[in-house]
Amino acid sequence: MAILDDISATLQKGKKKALLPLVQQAIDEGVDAPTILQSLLDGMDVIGEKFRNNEVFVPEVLICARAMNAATAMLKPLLSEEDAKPLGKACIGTVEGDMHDIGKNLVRLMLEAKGIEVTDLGVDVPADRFVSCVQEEGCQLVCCSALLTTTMPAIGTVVEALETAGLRQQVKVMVGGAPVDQTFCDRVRADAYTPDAASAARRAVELLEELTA
Ligand code: B1M
Repeated sequence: MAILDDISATLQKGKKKALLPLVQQAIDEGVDAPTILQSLLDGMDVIGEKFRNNEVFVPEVLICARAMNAATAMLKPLLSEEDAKPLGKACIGTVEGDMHDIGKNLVRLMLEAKGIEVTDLGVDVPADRFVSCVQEEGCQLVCCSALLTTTMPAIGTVVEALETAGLRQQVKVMVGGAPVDQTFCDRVRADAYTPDAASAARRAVELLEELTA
């Protein structure tokens, strides 16, 4: 579909001002929100590949990331399930040392769409901030995102901090991000690894159901 190609291409150029009207146009034309989101993800994949090949650099990627975050925020109300009722509470953050937030923001969006109340702790979140959020907000899910191999170990630090604070039994820890996998999840004694935002939201609902069973 031409509009979806335009969205992907405009995102790749980092043109936020041109991108947002195109997203609105697609919405107005009746394109469903998950399809629009996929065109944005496809555009980000191209940027990721160019970044890997040194064809674009940090400033360009940052500009694209800002455009991506603004466009996904527009889709948020459309991704919510109509009859979603508050299911439980979660906190989410990108772990200490890591500034990547696009994937984390998508996971937050999908959790919220399932009716989960989410406290977004942002990026570069130290372990004790996750702990204090559980204590203050009563979160049942702790969601940690890491995009760098060097920051993955900080997920283990969050699990340990929850154990030290005596909170480990009352929460479920969910982990994800490009370098994270099931083996890593098992190694750091987290409860669930999911590869993408949609599966994270489905798993979050299951975990909340397990906690309240
Ligand atoms: Co960075 N970066 N980056 N970067 N960056 C990567 C991750 C990298 C793979 C690029 C590369 O070299 N090929 C590489 C990491 C290599 C490694 O560690 N193995 C890298 C690097 C090296 C760096 C810097 C060190 C570069 C530098 O400064 N020299 C630096 C680090 C800064 C820091 O964090 N301290 C850096 C900086 C940046 C920018 C600031 C420019 C920008 C981030 C802007 C922002 O996020 N606001 C950026 C970006 C955008 C990328 C790439 C291009 C794209 C990441 C992204 O947003 N993808 C990335 C290359 C790539 O991944 N192909 C790269 C789209 C997003 C939707 O996917 O985040 O994977 P993702 O999220 C997915 C899943 O992973 C999952 O669901 C999401 C959607 O379905 N998921 C979860 C994520 N969290 C989850 C949590 C869950 C469950 C699922 O449960 C809780």
